[in-house]
Amino acid sequence: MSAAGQGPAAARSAGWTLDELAARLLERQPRALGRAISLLENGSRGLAAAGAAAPGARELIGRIFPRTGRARVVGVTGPPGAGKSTLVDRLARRCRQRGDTVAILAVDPTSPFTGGALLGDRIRMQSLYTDPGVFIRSMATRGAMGGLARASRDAVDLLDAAGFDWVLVETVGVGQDEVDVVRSVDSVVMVTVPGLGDDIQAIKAGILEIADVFVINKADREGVERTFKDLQMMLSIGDHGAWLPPVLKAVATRDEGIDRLLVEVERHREHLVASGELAVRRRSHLRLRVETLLKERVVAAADQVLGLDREIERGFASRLDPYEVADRLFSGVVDASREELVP
Ligand SMILES: Nc1nc2c(ncn2[C@@H]2O[C@H](COP(=O)(O)OP(=O)(O)O)[C@@H](O)[C@H]2O)c(=O)[nH]1
Ligand SMILES: [Mg+2]
Repeated sequence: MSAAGQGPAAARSAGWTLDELAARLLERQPRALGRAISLLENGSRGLAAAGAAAPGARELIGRIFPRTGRARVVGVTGPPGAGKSTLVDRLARRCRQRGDTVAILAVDPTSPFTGGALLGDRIRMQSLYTDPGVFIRSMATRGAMGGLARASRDAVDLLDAAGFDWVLVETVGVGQDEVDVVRSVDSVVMVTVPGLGDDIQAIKAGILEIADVFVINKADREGVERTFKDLQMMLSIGDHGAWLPPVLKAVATRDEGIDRLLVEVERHREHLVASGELAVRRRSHLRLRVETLLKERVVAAADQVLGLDREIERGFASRLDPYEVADRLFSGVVDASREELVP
């Protein structure tokens, strides 16, 4: 079956038309949400070639998009084992206690699991699992590069449209896909643990600019104060505009520091709204997504019109410089689109 054919088939396999699927997921029916996210995942498979979402996924996003924009989308990122899942679990419980609904999306490109929660997370979050106000889903790598980032962002839209008050996105902060996901949430919570010297270096290298709240989890361990001072020192040098990211301590397993985390996440949200930064961020998220789609499309079109492999082989054999090869491919796309050969 072609990649493009899988999308609508996934919706139909539940006996639902796309309309029915859309209606059900707007009612937050878990089975429909699961189906819809699978549709997005399948739609992303082999997309480097297609350069666009599969028809079913594309239509679904078109249908639900007008309802997006209301959820609080919070990314929780950090190294494996830092306690992200535990923190997310505790945070979700807090939100539930206030009567808010919560969707949890665990984005993990290293996971061999597909189309369901990671086993460990599923067990740990068991009591949350039976709560109809909570939806938990893991997304693992699927086919084409960039496919995971696209599917994840589309899934956030879907959960937002479905009316969840919170969408919590857990990611390991490495890899382009993951960074792209982190770069498209409203608030970024960076989780670290005491004594990770190298980790702090990694933070310095990139996450520092995009983290809005720092959490030193496992504060029951040695070296918390040192890590705390290191982080504050780093933050004091940087330029953060009107928002200085707070550094918190937590012991997620003992449920300590979670209230404060929620307070800071909400305070950040208020800051985003009051300063107009929320609109700025969302506009830049849109830009990031559009640019990514556009690049994929141009590459896919070039492949379709002239054949990417063939042109690269030709360039290599003739020792053409990269600009020449790209020029030729791009001209091919432009010419073809004039003749309306490019879809
Ligand atoms: N000592 C201690 N262990 C913790 C804490 N938070 C989480 N853990 C443990 O650390 C391990 C990894 O946690 P997990 O939430 O799966 O981390 P993730 O990989 O970042 O999602 C688990 O065994 C947790 O029980 C904490 O605050 N203190
Ligand atoms: Mg985890």
